[in-house]
Amino acid sequence: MKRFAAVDLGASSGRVMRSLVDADRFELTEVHRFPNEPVRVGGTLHWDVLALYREILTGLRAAGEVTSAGVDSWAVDYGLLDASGALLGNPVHYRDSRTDGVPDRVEALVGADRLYATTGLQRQPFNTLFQLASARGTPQFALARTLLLVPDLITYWLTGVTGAEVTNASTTQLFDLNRRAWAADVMREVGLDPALFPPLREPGAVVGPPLPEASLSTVDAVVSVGSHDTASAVVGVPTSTPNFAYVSCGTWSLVGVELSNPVLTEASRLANFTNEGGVDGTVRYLRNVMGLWLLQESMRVWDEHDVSALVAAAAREPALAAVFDPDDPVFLPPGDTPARIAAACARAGQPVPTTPAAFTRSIMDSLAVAHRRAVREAQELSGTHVDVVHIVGGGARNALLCQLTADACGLPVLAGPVEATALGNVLVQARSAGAVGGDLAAMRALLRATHEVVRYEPAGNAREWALAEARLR
Ligand code: LFR
Repeated sequence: MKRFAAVDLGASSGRVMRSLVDADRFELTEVHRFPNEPVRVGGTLHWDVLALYREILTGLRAAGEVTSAGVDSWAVDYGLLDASGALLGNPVHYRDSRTDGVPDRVEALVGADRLYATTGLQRQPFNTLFQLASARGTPQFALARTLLLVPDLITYWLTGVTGAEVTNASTTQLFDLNRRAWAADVMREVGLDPALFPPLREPGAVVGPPLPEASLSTVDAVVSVGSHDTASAVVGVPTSTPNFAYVSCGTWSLVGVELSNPVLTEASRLANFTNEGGVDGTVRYLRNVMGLWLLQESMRVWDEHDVSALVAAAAREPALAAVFDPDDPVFLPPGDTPARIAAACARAGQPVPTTPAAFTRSIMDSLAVAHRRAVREAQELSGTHVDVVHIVGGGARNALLCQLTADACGLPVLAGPVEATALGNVLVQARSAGAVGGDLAAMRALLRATHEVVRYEPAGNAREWALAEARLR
């Protein structure tokens, strides 16, 4: 029986989990949870990364003796180090507006089709490439010698070792997925020095022991995991068949399939599907659906805190009264989301929700429609076939959304585990330490044997959902 610690940073909270693993046992306990509150200063939205680091240290101390610890977080965001290794300013939040208009400028230079052919990445204003294009020319950037993505920055502070874990590197739009190497030619074309980007490392690689200054005598080593949270979440999908789609459902809904090769067609680019690197050389072929962010932001505006009561009230509202396209970029920045939803419904000639319950219903219905559309397109664009949809992450707790997704997709939904990301993080560490063996299928078999899922059968009204999907266009 070996013990591991998983550090999992989410957009609104972080947690440190302790796990016990052997060939037929796999337990996970939360030992520390802390808020992640972005800070707006000087007109820019930042991550408070030192506060996060302090909480991580507290959590790792609370985890006790572990063979290793691994860190994952959201993607794309980074810190810059100067020549002495000091952090140059707080990392900027991917929802900051500094990249407004930047994708057009960069694509005029490099060509959207060429970018997609090399990197396979979706077009999102927050891609690291676009963030860097906007940062270039600032005094801070002039001093930068090393770029570290957020989990790599935490790992660097813990160990003193710099590196770039590949699953997260694949979200930068500066990574060549076919060669699983940095795309140095793209970097040069946009005026970025390839020397800024540290050597790549695969999930499972031992990074090193914690530095004395971290005072973590109970942690033997820090191990590289699928440091993009979505990559760890996909490892944590307890599928028994290769014919599955996943929805990693939290702040975002990441909806897609697992492939062995990227899909780089023009149709795929225009559909804005992304090819991100997965653990063991897999490709996460998926779409970013706006996710429960819509509800989180609405609740913030309403000053409402009881999500269960709100979703229960939404379940009593009429179905499919007002659907809107959740993937409209208007919903990306923080702000008055209910007002934006009302405007979207009005524009589409649909009834405008008036109560929090009706808005919540509209969000759930619209997310289910977007899940349906993404599952359908993922299959069409990749030439795969899906028999079941797995929902993992916090959204697996939302019975209404799980049922609506089953109905909308016309497929059974298997919901859980809620902590798929931390479980996927631990599985990669456990394999590296020899506590579990085998490939992704073997790791998922252990997950199935030790974690419950809830099954939702489709209601058989797929036609109504097809019509609802047509209303998004
Ligand atoms: C989910 C996630 C998504 C990524 C978004 C921004 O937490 O990592 O996969 O597109 O956050 O980093």
